[in-house]
Amino acid sequence: PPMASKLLRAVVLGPPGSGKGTVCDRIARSFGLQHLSSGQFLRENIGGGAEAGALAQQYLERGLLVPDHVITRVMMTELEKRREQHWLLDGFPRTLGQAKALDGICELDLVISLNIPFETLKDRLSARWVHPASGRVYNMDFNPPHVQGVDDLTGEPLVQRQEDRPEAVAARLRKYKDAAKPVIELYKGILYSFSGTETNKIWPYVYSLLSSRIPPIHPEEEH
Ligand code: G5P
Ligand code: MG
Repeated sequence: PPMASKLLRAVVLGPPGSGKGTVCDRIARSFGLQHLSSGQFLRENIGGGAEAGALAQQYLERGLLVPDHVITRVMMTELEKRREQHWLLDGFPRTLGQAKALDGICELDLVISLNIPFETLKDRLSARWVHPASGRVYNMDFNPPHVQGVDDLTGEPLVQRQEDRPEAVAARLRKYKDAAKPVIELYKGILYSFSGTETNKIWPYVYSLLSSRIPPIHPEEEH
């Protein structure tokens, strides 16, 4: 295992809806890692109305991958700001080009791959609703809001992301598979795969893997 002073560099790979965000949140809370989500950074850019954001929005809405040079620049900028922190990447790298760019700036310790059946992914994504202003995400089956259709904290309406609509979902899943194959191949020496239909069942295994690399700051939480 790495020395206590070594900074952990970890990546969570998985198709849309596989639970990357959910698992990364739990890891971040339990181990004090920075959770860096490429999708979240892109959505923040869009909210800011920057020119790059307007371009990115066209891809996100259609469920298409943003061009490598765009997302790579966003992520390199964010990683640069966090040189002294442990971090965990959610949604990046997604293509071989992105993985090579990342390899150019750091050495990864650990790659977690979430293998979730296609039918499960489709069901999850179409049940997802978000509160646009805060980014809070609900799932009508897994973590529903207290009141149907409205955000718990603000009472404002929830919306479905364009890319979670059925037409977009199938396209995203296809694209993901094609792009991810060479990335998974590249990382095979440090890759840990977890399969299943429920995040709660996968989580204890992810937790124990992380515990072997970095001391928890919070003991395992009940989920
Ligand atoms: P994102 O934001 O990275 P995706 O499409 O990869 O988006 P997404 O949709 O955010 O992935 P996730 O993070 O893998 O999914 O999963 P999640 O949000 O935790 O869980 C999905 C849903 O299922 C949630 O509602 C959750 O509550 C629920 N859930 C979790 N576990 C369970 C369970 O056990 N049971 C049940 N019933 N439900 C569960 O990227 C967005 C877009 O940005 C661009 C692309 O356009 C992408 O489409 N982008 C990039 N483009 C190029 N390169 C990159 N590197 C890019 N990164 C982002
Ligand atoms: Mg996500």
